[in-house]
Amino acid sequence: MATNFAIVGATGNVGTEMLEILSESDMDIGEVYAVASRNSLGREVSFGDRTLKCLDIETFDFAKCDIALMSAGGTVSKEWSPRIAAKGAVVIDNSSAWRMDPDVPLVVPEVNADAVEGFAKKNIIANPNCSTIQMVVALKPLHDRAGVKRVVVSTYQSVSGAGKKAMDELWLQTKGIYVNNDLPAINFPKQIAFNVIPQIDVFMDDGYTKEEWKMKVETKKILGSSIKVSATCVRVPTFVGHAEAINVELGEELSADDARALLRESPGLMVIDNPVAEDDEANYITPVECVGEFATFVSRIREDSTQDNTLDMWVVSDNLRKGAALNAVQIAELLVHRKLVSN
Ligand code: 11C
Repeated sequence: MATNFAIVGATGNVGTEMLEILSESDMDIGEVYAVASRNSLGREVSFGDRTLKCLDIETFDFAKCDIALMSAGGTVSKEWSPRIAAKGAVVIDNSSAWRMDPDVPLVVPEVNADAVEGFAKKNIIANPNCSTIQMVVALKPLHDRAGVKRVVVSTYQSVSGAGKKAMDELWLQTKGIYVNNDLPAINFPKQIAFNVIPQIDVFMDDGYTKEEWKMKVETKKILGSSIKVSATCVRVPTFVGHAEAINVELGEELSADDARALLRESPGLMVIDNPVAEDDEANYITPVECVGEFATFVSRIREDSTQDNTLDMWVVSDNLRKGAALNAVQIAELLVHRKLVSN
């Protein structure tokens, strides 16, 4: 039987990607409702070759849908996810509002698909933070083979993670610098054009930022609480695609060659790692090359010569796709294929 969807936050960076990816899904899709705040009323969004008019979240009857894909931010989600769930729809939420709730599964289908079964207590499933998703997809096969003990990660995160206005800020600030029209930082704590900023989200009491804390606690919830994570999250002046330099200490020896072969065979991953490539061959991947792609890419796999059983790698993914919209649609596919939603 066909599944009916609501996309809540349909006009945002992630909402539009959700619509595009959903339109390409092989699920039997019935109705698709684009839902947004009253400010977006009357706006239109594309779903495949159809155009959908945005409906008002305040008046839309969520009983009409089986699954609500939410990307409307934490405040809206806190208020609306329980209300939508109470109408019978399963909410797949992209915000951080529910991730650490013990009654809400935090799911990356390639990593912990079975966790999805625990959604019924609240009818809500959480999508992890984009920087967590791509990291755990790459860590999972290493963890299963050799046991991940500790991860030290530095991120290089694009401005699209902070929303459309942040993308405009990078664009306008960059142009402004060429014509001596310096524009102030609004969406970022410092100038982002021609700069890098070692702060994403607010600072916590221990000196880490909230983004860094999320990478730690979400990884533990998804892969196991014994894994230690220390993150430094950095905003860089790229538009789409997050990159991560990951140093991973394993419980057992695993050579770089074996890790490369293992990751090559693992779901959701594409290994591009050929340091001696000729000019026309790909030797490693960069963020602009992953835009619009579904995979998480791994490059620069090498043994850390300073410590036993430790590997370094470079992991890149489209933060709006695998880091958000694609992961949410994959969770919906899990629910449908396992017949966990009914209509
Ligand atoms: C960023 N990772 O790049 C953030 C955006 O908890 O879902 C996503 C924040 C979140 O700014």
